[in-house]
Amino acid sequence: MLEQIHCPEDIHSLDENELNQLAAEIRKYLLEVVSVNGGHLASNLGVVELTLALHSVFDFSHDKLVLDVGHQCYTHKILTGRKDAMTTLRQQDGISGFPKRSESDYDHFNTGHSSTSISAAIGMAKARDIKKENYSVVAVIGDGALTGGMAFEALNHAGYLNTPLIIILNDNKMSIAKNVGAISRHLNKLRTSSYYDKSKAKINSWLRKIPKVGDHIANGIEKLKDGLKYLLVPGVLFEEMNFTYIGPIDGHDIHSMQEIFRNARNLDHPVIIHVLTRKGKGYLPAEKQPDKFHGTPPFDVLTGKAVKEENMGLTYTQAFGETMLELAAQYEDIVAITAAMPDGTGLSKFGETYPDRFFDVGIAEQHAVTFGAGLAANGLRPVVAIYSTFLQRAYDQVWHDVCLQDLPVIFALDRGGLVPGDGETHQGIYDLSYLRTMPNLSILMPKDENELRQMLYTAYQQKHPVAIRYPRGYGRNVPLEPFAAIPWGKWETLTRGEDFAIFAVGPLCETAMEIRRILYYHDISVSVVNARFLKPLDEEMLQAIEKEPIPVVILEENVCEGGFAGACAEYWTARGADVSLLSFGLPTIVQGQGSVDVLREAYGLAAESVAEKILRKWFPDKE
Ligand SMILES: Cc1ncc(C[n+]2csc(CCOP(=O)(O)OP(=O)(O)O)c2C)c(N)n1
Repeated sequence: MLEQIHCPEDIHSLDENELNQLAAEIRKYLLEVVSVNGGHLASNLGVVELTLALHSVFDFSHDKLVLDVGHQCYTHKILTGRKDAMTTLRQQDGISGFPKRSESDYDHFNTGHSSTSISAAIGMAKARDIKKENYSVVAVIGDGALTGGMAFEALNHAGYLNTPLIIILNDNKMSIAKNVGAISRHLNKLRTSSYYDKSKAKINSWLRKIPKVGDHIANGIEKLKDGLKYLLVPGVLFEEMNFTYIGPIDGHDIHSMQEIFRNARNLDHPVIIHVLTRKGKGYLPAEKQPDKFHGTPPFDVLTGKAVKEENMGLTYTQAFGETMLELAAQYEDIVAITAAMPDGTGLSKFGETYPDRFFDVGIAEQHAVTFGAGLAANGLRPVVAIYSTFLQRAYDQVWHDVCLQDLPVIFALDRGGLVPGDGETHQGIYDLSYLRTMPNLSILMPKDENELRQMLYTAYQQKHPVAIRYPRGYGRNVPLEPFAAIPWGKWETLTRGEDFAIFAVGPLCETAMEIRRILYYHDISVSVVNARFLKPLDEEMLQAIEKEPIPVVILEENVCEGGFAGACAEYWTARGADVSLLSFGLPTIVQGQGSVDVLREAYGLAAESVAEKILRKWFPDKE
């Protein structure tokens, strides 16, 4: 059946059985693709029926669809002309794992970061109203994404605007890990309410039957009614915000969803449809471990086991997690905060070992930072572990709540630098620029996993905010050594040479060593410097270069604007120094989603191409 599906209209004539058959075939195809390319398997397996029901009722060549985070878009892509292209999913020049307006007219809004869908959908609905157009706007948001503050800001606004808008709450009880928080608990109550299948209308009419009595009792009765309403009417939280709440309904029952969507389409005000789905549905390993299969590397479909990699030692994330455990054992004031990524940040074990000193705040990076500031203001030493790309959400909180007050919060920025697979929305290539402007904040990046460990230890000794950014993936397979503080603000000279120097940031130290090897054969000798403090700069080293003077190459996985090279150039310019500088960084958007090596190659950060440019600029006679 899947073979005959090329566009959404192809499913319009299918009956319920056929749609269910198609759902099974789509699941099989999803498994085929994701087991080879990696990707967001469990979320996608959970929304196959929901997506079929949506496309069979709405016409998204006209109606608008916003998928929150967007990682659950695979069935949508299959139905909207990208079925064959799915084999290129998450590859360098292949299709994206997220909705992309540039990819299809059916992708109405780019997503990747969480909790934006309702805001964007209200914007679309309001544009429709102002332009006197006529279409439905649908936002699909998960229960995890609903923990993000932006989602509530948007609900607040949508309830006030009161324009037609359909919000589908895709509730699978999971964020990446188990969902957390009071709202999640509220959803859970709705889900497990004994009134699950009772219609709200029935309950309301029952409430209305409570007879009117004398005035003095009436007030009491009214209060009682309100109390009962809260107890009995599912979704009263949303109703109070001016939404019609429908649900909870079975998100794997296509027919029921179709009926409800058809009705919702005709409402003249905002509606929330609470749909219950099973994350990982239809593939047992993913049903059993939906967190592990939220985002998965390539795996063996039969066993569910990741395709074996040779032993590469620890990832940076693992080294961070292990070090946190040791530091916490040593220092009782250390606490750890994650924004819905206990596993991704390597803090799961910390959470199990120190449940009272560990906080998963949900997808709420802004809150995570200010919550950390509060903890720090009252004597604790919070480590706020957030991916580089997601800390962007909390720019003002980092500035206003932590740095201006000079509070000793440690930011552990995982996935700093180029990130494979997820594309431009997930690149950790802006943090040096957005953090460099922060008062009192130091910024560090290690060359390997042991240096990360020592940086954490060193940061703890500071009484000021410190951000440590480190890359995704494996370190250099070096042993984790006993704690020893790194001399504050001092770079590390890895090799000495005479002709020029390379200042390399983080994993690009290895690239620098490779460049050194290449140029050795051209009779050029190079100093390689591990520029591990991005702020403060090692002024002694900068002044030594200025005195010699020798040319300098700077390698960083950050956008060129406002990055580390800019910081060095500003320093020398302010001193009137004349240092010849060749810098290699990234443009403001990194297109494509290949492996880090492929991206480095594509963006001129691979050793060979850097060496070539150096030869051409400074040593043409030695080319
Ligand atoms: C601002 C931001 N923080 C963190 C993430 C990482 N992230 C991606 S999906 C996800 C969980 C989403 O859960 P939910 O919305 O319930 O969707 P599900 O995968 O369960 O369908 C998280 C934390 C993100 N994309 N954006």
